[in-house]
Amino acid sequence: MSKPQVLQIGPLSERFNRTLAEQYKVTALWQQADPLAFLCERGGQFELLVSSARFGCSAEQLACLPNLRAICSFGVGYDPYPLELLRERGIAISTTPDVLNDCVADLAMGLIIDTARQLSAADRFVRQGQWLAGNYPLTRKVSGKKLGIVGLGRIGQAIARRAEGFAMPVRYHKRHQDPSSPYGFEADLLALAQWADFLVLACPGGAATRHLIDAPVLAALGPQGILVNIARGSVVEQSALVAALLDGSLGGAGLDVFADEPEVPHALFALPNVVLLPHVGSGTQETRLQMEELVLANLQAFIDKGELLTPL
Ligand code: 8YV
Repeated sequence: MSKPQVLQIGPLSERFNRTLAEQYKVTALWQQADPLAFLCERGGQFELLVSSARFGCSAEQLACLPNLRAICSFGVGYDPYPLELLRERGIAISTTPDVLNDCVADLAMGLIIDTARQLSAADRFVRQGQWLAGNYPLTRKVSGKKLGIVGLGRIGQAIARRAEGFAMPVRYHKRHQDPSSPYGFEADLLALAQWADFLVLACPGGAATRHLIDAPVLAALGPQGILVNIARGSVVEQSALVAALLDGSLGGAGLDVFADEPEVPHALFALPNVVLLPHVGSGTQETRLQMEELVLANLQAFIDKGELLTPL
C-alpha cells in the first residue's frame, strides 16, 4: 500500500521530520524554491497537512489547498491559523493540548521566582566577580503573594495549582467565569492588575487578546507588581511594557514570549528585574517528545478513522 501524502509547512525536530518521512510521503514546503508558487501549482494533491503553532497556515496558503481535509499542528497555540476559514471549509485541526501543561506551568512559576528574587541577575553578579565587592541587593518575597492569572484554561489551572504550594491567593480573569473553578473570578482586568502582586498571562494569542495588557493595566499592576508572560507576545503592548519597566512604573517582568520573536527589545537587557527567555515554555525533552507523538497520533487517527484525537 502506498504511503499517504502529507504536506509539512515548516521543520520540526530532526527526529520528528525523520519519523514523519518514514511513515508518510512528505512534501517539505519550506524546502521548495518558491513555496507559494509550488502550492499554487501542486496544492490540489494534499489532503493532510502538518504544521505548528509557530508556522501555522495562512489564508493565502489555504487558497492553494482546495482539497485539504485536516491540519495536525504541533503546540497548543492556534493564533497563526485562520480558524473561521477552516470552519467554513470544514477543515479539521488538532493541536497538542495537555501534554505541555506541566512544563509551561513550571516555567511560569520559575519566571515568577526568578523575576522576584532576581536569580538570573544574581547569577550574573557572581559570575562577574561582583560578590567580592559586596552583597547582592535585597529582592522581593514570593510565597504568600497575590497571583492574578489571565486565562484560566488548562495551563492557567496548572499554574494556579502550583501557586497553592506557595500559599498564594489566586484570582483570575477570562471572558467567562468558570463556575467549577475554586478561584475568585475578576471580570475587570484593571481591578485584577490592581489587586495582584504577580500577573501571569496564560490566555491564547490572536485578535481577541491583542494588546489586552496595555499601559493602564501595567500602571494598575504598579511599581511593586511583576508581569509574567508565557502566552503570546501579542497579548502585551510591548512598547508600553518597555516604557513601564524603564521608568520603574512596573516592578519587573518575566517574559518567555515577545511581539516579534526572536527579536527582543535591547532596552531590557540591562535590567536586573527583567528575565528574558527564548520561548522555551514547552521546551523539555520529555514534553516535546509527547507533543510530537500526539501530532503523529492525530494524523494517523484521521487517516484511519477520519477523526482527530485532539481536535481544537
Ligand atoms: C511551541 C507554543 O513550542 O504550544 C505552543 O503554542 O508556543 C510552544 O509550545 C511552539 O510554538 C511550537 O511551534
